[in-house]
Amino acid sequence: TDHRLAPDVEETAAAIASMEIRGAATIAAGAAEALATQAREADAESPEAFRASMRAAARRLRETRPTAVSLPNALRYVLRRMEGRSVEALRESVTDAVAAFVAQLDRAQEDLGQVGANRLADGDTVMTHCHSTDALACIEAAVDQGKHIEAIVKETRPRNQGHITARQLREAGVPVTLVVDSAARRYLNEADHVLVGADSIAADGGVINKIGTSGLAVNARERGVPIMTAAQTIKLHPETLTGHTVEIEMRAEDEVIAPETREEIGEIAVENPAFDVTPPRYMDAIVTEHGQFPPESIVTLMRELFGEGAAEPWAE
Ligand code: RUB
Repeated sequence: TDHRLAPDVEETAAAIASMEIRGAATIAAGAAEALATQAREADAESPEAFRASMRAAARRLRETRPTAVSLPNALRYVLRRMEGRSVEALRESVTDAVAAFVAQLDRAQEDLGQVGANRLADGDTVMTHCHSTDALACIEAAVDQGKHIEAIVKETRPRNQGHITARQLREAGVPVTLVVDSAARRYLNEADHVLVGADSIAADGGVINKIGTSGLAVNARERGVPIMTAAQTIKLHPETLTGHTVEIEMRAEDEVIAPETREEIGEIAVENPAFDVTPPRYMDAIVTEHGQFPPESIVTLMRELFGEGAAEPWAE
């Protein structure tokens, strides 16, 4: 049929759903690359069939996880640049768009890393939550600037993405102390900054990130420790401009408790939300490739990049 999906699209979709591919930026790159594979392998006979198969691939990738807006933003970026009168021309426009998208993703991360690094001083200790490539770019850039940075890494139950952060920071030469999530407030005494990433940023400046971010932000404020979000503009959620909310993914109960243990306990409810919303008043700065913003003013950037008739994010 016209809608046959390349095996790579199915594999990428399954890997995003199972979190083998995870983190908002990595999900966006993986989805874009799967669209390029679909374009190369689609054996569509007509331009219309080709377009339909690309849309089907995008829908399949879209339905994997609901919270990181980088995923639909990536799909939209590529599909909007699909153009041409022949299958060959369409195919080329898609593969070009994917290449441009991925290059821009890397460039944005590098640029925001410089901005975030400027907020960090030599000798600072940074507390992290989850694993964010945008957040790590800031620490790595600070280290490249010759600053000595240490890290307190929250393990981030239930999936322990803190272990990924710990390994990556160690590889960057940053001394790491791993703590359980409940120890965060105690260790805020030793932190100069809290640094997190984002899956989506809402028009009111609310930051949607891994569950536990909002509690960490409130504690950081209480302790007087500044907290920043590192988020390239692909994390801006355009639909929130018109009042839509961001869906918070609920994940499987067995990520929280083993089925046998639960059986032993008896009749209980288990809930496993993957993300939460940090209100703008608890966030000190949002660091993007266009500079840093107070959360309350992020809407201006969002309108510029996503407003009606305006250019896509990363337009040249
Ligand atoms: C990952 C997470 C990360 C953001 C930002 O959640 O909350 O902080 O996605 O990551 P999950 P990046 O592990 O459930 O995908 O900066 O790499 O885009």
